Amino acid sequence: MAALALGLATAGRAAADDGYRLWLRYGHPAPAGAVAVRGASPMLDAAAAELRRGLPAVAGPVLLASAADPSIAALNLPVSRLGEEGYLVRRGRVDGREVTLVTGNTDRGVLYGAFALLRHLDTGGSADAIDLSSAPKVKLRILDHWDNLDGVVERGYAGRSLWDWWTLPDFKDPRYTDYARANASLGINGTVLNNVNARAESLTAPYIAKAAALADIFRPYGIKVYLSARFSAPIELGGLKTADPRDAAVAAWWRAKADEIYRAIPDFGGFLVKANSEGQPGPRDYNASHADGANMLAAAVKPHGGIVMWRAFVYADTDPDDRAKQAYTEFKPLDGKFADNVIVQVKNGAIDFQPREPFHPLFGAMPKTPLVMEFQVTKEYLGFATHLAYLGPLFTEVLDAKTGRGSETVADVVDGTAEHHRLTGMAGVANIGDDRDWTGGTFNQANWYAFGRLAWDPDLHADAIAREWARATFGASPGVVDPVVAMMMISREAVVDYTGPLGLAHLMATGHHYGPGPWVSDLKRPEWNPVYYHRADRQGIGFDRTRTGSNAVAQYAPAVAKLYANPRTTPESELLWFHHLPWDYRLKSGETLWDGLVHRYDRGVATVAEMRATWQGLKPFVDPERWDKTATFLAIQEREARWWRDASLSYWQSVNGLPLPAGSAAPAHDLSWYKAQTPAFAPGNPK
Ligand code: GCW
Repeated sequence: MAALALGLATAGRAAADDGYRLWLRYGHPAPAGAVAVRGASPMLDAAAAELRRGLPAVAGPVLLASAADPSIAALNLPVSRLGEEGYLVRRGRVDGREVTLVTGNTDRGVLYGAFALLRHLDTGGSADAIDLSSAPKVKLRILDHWDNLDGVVERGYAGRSLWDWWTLPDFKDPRYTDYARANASLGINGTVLNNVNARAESLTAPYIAKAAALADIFRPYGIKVYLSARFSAPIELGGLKTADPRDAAVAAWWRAKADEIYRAIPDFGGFLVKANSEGQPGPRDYNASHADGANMLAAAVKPHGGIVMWRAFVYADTDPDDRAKQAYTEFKPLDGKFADNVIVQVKNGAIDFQPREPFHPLFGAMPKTPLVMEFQVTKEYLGFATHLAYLGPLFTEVLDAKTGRGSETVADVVDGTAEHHRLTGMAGVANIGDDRDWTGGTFNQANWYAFGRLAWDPDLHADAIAREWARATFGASPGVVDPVVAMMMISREAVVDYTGPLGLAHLMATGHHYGPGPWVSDLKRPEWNPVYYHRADRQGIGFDRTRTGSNAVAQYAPAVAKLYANPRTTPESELLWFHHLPWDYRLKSGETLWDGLVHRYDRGVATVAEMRATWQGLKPFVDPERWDKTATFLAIQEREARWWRDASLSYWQSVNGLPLPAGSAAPAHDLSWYKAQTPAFAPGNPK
């Protein structure tokens, strides 16, 4: 009787789940003998081990084998299109035996094929008609960890660093292997271990040994290790007087350092560099160019096959020009000047990972230079780990944007279709920490997942990825999957609505990037103040980036520049990014700009309430642990969406003196109350 009651209880509510398994929530291990492997290598072993963990019995016997194996070669399969990383998974007869064959031109292809097979079966694919084949469109699919050596992650999202630098290289936490499995399941093939705000110590012998231990763990999963390099390391570690990239001793120091790293990590990927940005040292300190700096480092890693990812995220307080223009101004003239193992890493938008930004004008403007797309998977400006915001639509909106050069899209630039560069890449600033569920909340896992899937194929659709993830994460019942996908697909726009609708951006409070502060005007660098970005006054609001203003629109190709030059042809979602408009400007709906703005704030709050209600309805289907945490987080999000809305509206009203449209509730407090909210240690406060 007790057993029966227990059984019913379990059936009534999904079994306990702490989120640790991510989307790899296999039901049962494969039956004994179900998985056979031809050949031996750590990567094939990893592939077989994964299938043994979770292959459903319906899949029948599976054979993992390289396409070069004589029995496989004899089948004349279409493997040439798979390249070095693609896979083919197919039912067929091999040596007289009916099997599900997982193959590729390399062991890595086989590894990705094993994960593809699991994904196929786990997300409702039929076991009878298995015929899967895919090759990644982007070559470097990389996570950037903004993790400091003291265990703190830049601005504190998703817990503390996953890397326990102190106990490395001796203690190899099993989590490191699970991290590698999760990444390999998506095809992520590189990881930058340390923060771009780098410390020179990460390049010392003890830290190289620690990085080498991680590289050893990740290697069977096809993941290369990279390090962020501090440009002034030759001074700090080498005792040199300069870090000038044109100085022979500096170049020699970096060559010796690269040699040392490659002795410990033979397949080391290379360096990521943030130079002359937000206080970081760089070649501009010596009147050398970013290309001089990048090429000097590139020469050091070149003999070993390494690369340099050089970030274009630069802006200076000494430059009075619109911050949105500065990266283009600095980098566009350098097109064609970078060594062939340098790749320039460009954030998706021209300012800084805002909930919405138009695509960065450098995409399409540097045809001679391979550009890595840098997305932020962690939600620095979208409520960190607490708020639910599925970033698939943000990523695809940027990738699908037309650059204005014929029918070219940003994705075409990133995946190399446009210029056929040898190197192509997509980088995601990781949201992974030491939380049990890795990302500080179940839905944040979806952003890691979506980044990985899009890095493999930038043409995938955000809703299809959401569906795949939801099935793998919560199970196959349409009663769960459909509502979860619906919530996810409206979630990012909700954050845009309650934090900065109609193209507003960078409105957060001082010291943290979590709550509202559109009134802030007292920071020493002009472009750190929200008032710099919204420019609201009694007459109107928005940043004029047309010819009458900063003319940032001219950085886009003419076809796009023309659209953005005119408020009528600018998408309303980006309106105030490009235009300063009167409060009574008429939106396409016929309402005034002010009324439309207020309605969007209202809509943002209402959408969060709707997401909450949907989640309430899912209680019977989701395990208590994951359900409760998400329910609580949604309650926090609704409260904070109101905070954003009310604080913002009371400030805008203090500027324009306009009444709220009928039906919109007055803010709960007056402006001074919102200004007084300075939560200590709010996420995003580095101090
Ligand atoms: O968005 C800003 C962040 C900084 C970050 C910087 C960057 C790593 O607030 O914390 O520093 O971008 O991307 O370099």
